[in-house]
Amino acid sequence: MADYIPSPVEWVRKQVELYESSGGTQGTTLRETGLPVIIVTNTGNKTGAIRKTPLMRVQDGANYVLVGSVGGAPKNPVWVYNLRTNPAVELRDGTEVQAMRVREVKDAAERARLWELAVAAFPPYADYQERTTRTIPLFVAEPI
Ligand code: F42
Repeated sequence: MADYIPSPVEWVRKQVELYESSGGTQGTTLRETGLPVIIVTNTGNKTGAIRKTPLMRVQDGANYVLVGSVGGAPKNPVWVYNLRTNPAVELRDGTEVQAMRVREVKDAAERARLWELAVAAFPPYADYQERTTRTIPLFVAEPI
C-alpha cells in the first residue's frame, strides 16, 4: 500500500482533511462560494504516492470533468501529469466514493462542449483561461 502524501498547500490540505474525516459531509464546498468540490485520489507519477486533489465538481451525466486550471497559473498542476501516467483514480463526491478511469480530452468539439459545462459549474474558469497562454487541460472521469 502506497503512502499518502498530503498537499503542501495548507488550505488545500485542511480542506481534504475535513472533507475526508467527516465522511464527505463537511468541507465540501469552495470557501465562501458555496460551490461543490470533489476529491480525486491520484497516484504520484514519480513517487507512486497517494495524492488527494480537491477540484470543482463538474458533472456530465455519470461522468465528471476535471479542470487543470489552478487559478490560471502559467504551468499545469502536477496532478495533470499524475493522471496522464496513472489514469485510475478514486473520486469522492460528498459521501459517495467511486473507482473511475480518466482520459484527457483531445477532440476539439468534445472540449468545447465540456468547457461550457465547466464554466457553467464554476464561472471563474473562464477568467483563468484568459489569464494564461496554456490551454487548460480537461479530463473526463468515467465510472469503471
Ligand atoms: N485546482 C484546479 O486545478 N482546478 C480546480 O477546479 C480546483 C478546485 C479546488 C477546490 C478546492 C480546493 O481546496 C482546491 C482546488 N484546486 C483546484 C487546487 C488543487 O487541489 C491543487 O492544489 C492545485 O491544482 C495544484 O495541484 P498540484 O498537483 O500542482 O499540487 C501541488 C501544490 C502539489 O501538491 N505539489 C506536490 C509537491 O510536493 O510539491 C507534488 C505532488 C505530486 O503529485 N508529486 C508527484 C509525485 O510523484 O508524487 C511528482 C511531482 C513531479 O515533479 O512530477
